[in-house]
Amino acid sequence: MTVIDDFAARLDEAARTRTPCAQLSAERDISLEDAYAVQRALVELRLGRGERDFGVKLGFTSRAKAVQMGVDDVIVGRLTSGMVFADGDELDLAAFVHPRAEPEVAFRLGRDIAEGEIPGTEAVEAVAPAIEVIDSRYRDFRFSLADVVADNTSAAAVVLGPWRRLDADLGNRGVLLEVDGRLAGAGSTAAILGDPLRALTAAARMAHQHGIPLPAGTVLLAGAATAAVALQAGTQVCATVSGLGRARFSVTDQGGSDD
Ligand code: OOG
Ligand code: MG
Repeated sequence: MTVIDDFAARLDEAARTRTPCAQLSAERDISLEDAYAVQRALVELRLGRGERDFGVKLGFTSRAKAVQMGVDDVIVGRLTSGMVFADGDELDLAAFVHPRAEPEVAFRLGRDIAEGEIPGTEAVEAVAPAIEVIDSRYRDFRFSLADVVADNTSAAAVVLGPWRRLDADLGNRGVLLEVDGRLAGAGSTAAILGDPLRALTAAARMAHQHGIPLPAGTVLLAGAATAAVALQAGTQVCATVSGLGRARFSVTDQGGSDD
């Protein structure tokens, strides 16, 4: 087994057993390129178990997130079908290590993006408010840039609100994250690379750089506009993007975890 496959297997095991692992960077220096190779191998394990590619996500596109995690380069990760939940679904705390929620804007591509192409907004078929659930597989939710890239950018689940056509400016929309109706975070879509549509060009550039295909139907998460909040059993989480509507889910604890 190569080091890449070994690291991917460890992260996969950590996710499957909900047991956090040590940072890979504590064991050996890994380049960003190797970290993306681990991410690819990790996603292949999911696809090998019958999941399908669903989309891509960007990380650290806002200052709020970069400051929260102490990491400030934009990164790209993959979303697979097993991570996707519908609006209003229940998420079981016991399925994760130490999950956190963050409000996002999701885009759906209406056509394939060719390699090397930098798409414009006409490539976007629809837009939706979304909540991303991130769940680092590392102990204490701490990592280096290479660690978090290898861990598929902490991707764990995504709840999508209603889709609508992209027919208005998204550059400065209020973003709210509420838990049980109480404000847990507030920001603006302007925090996402200045305008969340820039996520489209950034994602195209990074996806091509790291060999991630962008076929029609791909869902892209542009990155959180606020810091993420830890999930608590028995609560309702709601994200609202002004003019786009909201996405929500409730948190259960069927596994009786004491996390
Ligand atoms: C990494 C994922 C960051 C975002 O929206 O900025 C991210 C993490 O914070 O664990 O998804
Ligand atoms: Mg995110």
